Amino acid sequence: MTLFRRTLIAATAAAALATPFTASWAQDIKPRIIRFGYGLNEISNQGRATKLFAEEVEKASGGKMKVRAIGAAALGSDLQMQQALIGGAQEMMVGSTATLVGITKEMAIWDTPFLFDNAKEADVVLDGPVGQRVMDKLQEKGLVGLVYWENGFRNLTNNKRAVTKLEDMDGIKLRVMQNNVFIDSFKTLGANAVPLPFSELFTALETKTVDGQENPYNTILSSKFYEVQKYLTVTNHVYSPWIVLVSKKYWDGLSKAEQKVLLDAAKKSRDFERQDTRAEADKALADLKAKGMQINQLSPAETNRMREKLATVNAGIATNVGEDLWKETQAAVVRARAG
Ligand code: TK8
Repeated sequence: MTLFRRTLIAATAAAALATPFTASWAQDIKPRIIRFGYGLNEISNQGRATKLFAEEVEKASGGKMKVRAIGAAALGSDLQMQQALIGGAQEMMVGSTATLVGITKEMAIWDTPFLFDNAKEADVVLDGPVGQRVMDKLQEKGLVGLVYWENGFRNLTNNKRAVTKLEDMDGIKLRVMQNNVFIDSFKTLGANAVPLPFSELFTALETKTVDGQENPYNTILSSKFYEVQKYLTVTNHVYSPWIVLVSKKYWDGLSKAEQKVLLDAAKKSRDFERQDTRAEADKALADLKAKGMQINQLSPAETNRMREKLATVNAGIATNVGEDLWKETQAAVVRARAG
């Protein structure tokens, strides 16, 4: 063998190892268009992470799989998109776990008020066995969960009055997600809880159909709620995850290689999204203040009163999700807190 030939063979072998697309891998990936719906604006943490997901899918599939990202609930509210995924009319979406409880009751575990003290605990529990167990429950209902993203700790805004103590919640007409735990929680605190899809929220605030709402800082900013809301109270009453979903009908028709492309890209988008969300949240209060909102901190004593009142909804959650899951989650939180 000539030196030239030997060098050529070595170079070809090295190139084959370096490229992710071996012949069989490439054949396993077909041209595909994936409609990926979400509820927030394109310029939001949700929009940015969806864009990154789309880029990663395109890269890893050698340009064959294309994600068509459609934001601002243009494909429908969370509930409508979930049904489209189950029926196979839409391929993917991201939305709140809280809007899934009508399909998979176990999702209500994440609605437990004050379940997590910080984002690190949330990451450990959501990415661990409990998070996976709850996610796997979706499969029998026609959905495949890939990863949890951070929606974030929720805070209260309204137009009626500065809420600095429990009694200030009295009679506030508060939009909540379409979810029984949220309805019960805010009724327990004295508010008049009105369940509405997120896609109708801005208009409901603008037309004063409701007085207030609760969402993480990032959403209050990206959805411009500061334009129609005066008061913000830092309550951090619950941590909300988002979940990236695939239609099971669609998923089952994909090759293993295609499924891997989606799962790997979803994990990358999760890591990006959490960092991006946290960085934005860190400076969001100052931004919202600059936009004219009046910010109130609850005193530790008032936070405790709220926490104690809300503890009464826990028994109902435990019954609904099952005592086993409830206990397993509590134990996972204790471990996350210690570690
Ligand atoms: C976006 C919603 C939103 C949620 C809500 O579709 O409804 O308040 O926090 O993020 O899922």
